[in-house]
Amino acid sequence: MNKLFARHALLPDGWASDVLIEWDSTGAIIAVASGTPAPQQGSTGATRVEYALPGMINLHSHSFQRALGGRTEKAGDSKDSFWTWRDLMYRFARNITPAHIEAIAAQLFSECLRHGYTSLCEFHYVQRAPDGAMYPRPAETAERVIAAARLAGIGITMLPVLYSYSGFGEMPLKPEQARFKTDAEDVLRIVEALEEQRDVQVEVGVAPHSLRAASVTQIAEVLAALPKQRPVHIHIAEQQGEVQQSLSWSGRRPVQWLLENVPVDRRWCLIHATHLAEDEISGIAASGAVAGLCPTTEANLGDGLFPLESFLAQGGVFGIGSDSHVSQSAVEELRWLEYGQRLQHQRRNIAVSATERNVADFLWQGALRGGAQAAGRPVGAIATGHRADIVVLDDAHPNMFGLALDEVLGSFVFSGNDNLVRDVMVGGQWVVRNQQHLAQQAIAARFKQTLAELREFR
Ligand code: NGQ
Ligand code: ZN
Repeated sequence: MNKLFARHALLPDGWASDVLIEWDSTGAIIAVASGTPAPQQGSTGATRVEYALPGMINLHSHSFQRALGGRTEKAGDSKDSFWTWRDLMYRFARNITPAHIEAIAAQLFSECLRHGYTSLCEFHYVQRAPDGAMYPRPAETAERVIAAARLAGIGITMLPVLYSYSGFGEMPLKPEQARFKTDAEDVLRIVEALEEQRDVQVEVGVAPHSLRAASVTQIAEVLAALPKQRPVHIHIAEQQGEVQQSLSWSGRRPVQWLLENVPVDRRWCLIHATHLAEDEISGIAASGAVAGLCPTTEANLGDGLFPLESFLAQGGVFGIGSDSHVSQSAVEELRWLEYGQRLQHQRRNIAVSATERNVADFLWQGALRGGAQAAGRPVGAIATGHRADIVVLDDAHPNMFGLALDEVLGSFVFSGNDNLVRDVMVGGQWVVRNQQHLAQQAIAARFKQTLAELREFR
């Protein structure tokens, strides 16, 4: 029975009522009709729900960092910063095994699903063994993360990372970065090894880590060999320190330099892009690239605030990611995105457009669009040809009582802290029912075992 009947469904043009959604055996939507008569409950017809939304795309993840959450929140001797956090993260990455990587990712993915994400882009850079050697299978750790995604049931875009240098101007890697080391050839070898993994649930792109860690020559080499539709992600301008390093190296700011030296277009996703001059804001918007915003991690690491209002005014495309996974909630990312702007501008209701005045609707629809583009998969819409990736809200919750349709997402995104995601379907298969992930117990047990093992290394 590949059918769902929603009393109200969020379609690309907005809310529609009495919507019958059908999908095929591969999990692709084949029909969406609104204004259809409700099927009899319990008959051969469709499952009936009240509110259905397209599942969200988490466009930026380093899944192993999920195991570090909450453990870097004590002040050290020095002035704590992004860079001191990074040292702790490197230390944590030193001993993690492929089995740990898989167990942590499975836990994270089950949590992401329970909070409304149905797709995720993994920016994957722990690719070598602790001693710096390539694993016998070059895509060993990437395959583990994909296995976790398949087990949990989340769609994934795997982005093997290009990571050759420790700073602008091709500075040699530090010993603590030995597990991350890849050159263009390594990355292409990993991409090739992952070819057999590609299917309706799995896509493969690439990610030059940053302009600190990858050269333009290398980026060009990878792009030349990669099929044209595959997504390309890069970290950029997250910290003022990076902007300063870039200026002293080339006289150009990171985004300025990227736009001048690399053919940035719709296939690109610029992660963070926090610190931008006016011409960089318009340059990204004009390129069609997605700004990959990760508000909870950016807050946690003390990055700064993305110039959202100006970027949106110029037609910029954005999506959200949870990056270090201090949060696994799409609602929390979107709430922080809007609240950061309100605090900065001392005004309300910033993330809107001329035609969409409803903040939560604008945020959810906008992040779907940018997230789908960054994932390079047909997701992010309840529409024919897209994946049947659907989130059902808990209509029995008090926050959902007596709402007009244009208040539903406002209540979901901005009111309270209960998780209003009740059921989640990915590719037409239920993976979360009544707020429980189907494999939650087994996945959590393995995660706890992993934490116990990792604690012994400290
Ligand atoms: C990362 N994370 O690769 O995990 C980075 C830190 C770096 C964020 N930028 C390392 N949030 O940028 O060098
Ligand atoms: Zn990142």
